[in-house]
Amino acid sequence: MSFELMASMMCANYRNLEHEVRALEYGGIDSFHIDIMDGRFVPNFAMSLNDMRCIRDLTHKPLDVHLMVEHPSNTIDLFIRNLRQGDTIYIHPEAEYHPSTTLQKVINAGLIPGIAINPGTSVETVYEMLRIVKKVLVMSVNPGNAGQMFLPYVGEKIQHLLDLREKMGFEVYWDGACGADKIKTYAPLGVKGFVLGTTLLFGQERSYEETLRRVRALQV
Ligand code: S6P
Ligand code: MG
Repeated sequence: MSFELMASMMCANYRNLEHEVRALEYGGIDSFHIDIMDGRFVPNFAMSLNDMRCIRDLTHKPLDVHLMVEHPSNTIDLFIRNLRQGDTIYIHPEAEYHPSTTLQKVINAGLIPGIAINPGTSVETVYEMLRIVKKVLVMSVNPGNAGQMFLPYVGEKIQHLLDLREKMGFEVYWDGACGADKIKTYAPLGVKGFVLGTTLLFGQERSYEETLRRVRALQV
């Protein structure tokens, strides 16, 4: 069973970001998850454009850019022009008047289009967008902060999305409070990737290499 592991870089140690990137690459991370915030759509700032560019210049691995900003259509060009083929941009449909127009810009730029959906957003409200995105990032916490409690009611939504993914041509990804138990349960069901933050990867006693090796072997 293969699944992807993404490092939530808002949880990294910014005193030595280059070392963090190298250590995660050495451990075999699949991509770098970049949480961009505007202090309006979510009550935090976390990362911004320059942080993303800095990490981009430190690695050849894909970037997984999660835009938690109001009306991403206003600024999406800044992100598009600073990314490479193989990178992903997720927008929140909850934050946009015409999300499929914004997603079309991502598609036209040759990047991978995704939507990130809040715990309170139902599949039905984003159903038509499932036809054009390649990835659905399911938030299992309300966006804005790392280290929050898992919201168990998202489990049913994940199952619903897994039932639709083949027919509609997208993959399901997990973001928020992702622990070993979640990967053990949901990777076999078909969840394609997991964003790892403080719950499993950062601020732990194990090295990134050891954690990632154990997670891949489902031995955590
Ligand atoms: C939250 C953000 C996430 C978190 C990540 C943290 O707004 O989108 O990507 O950074 O989920 O993980 P954890 O294990 O600390 O909840
Ligand atoms: Mg995120």
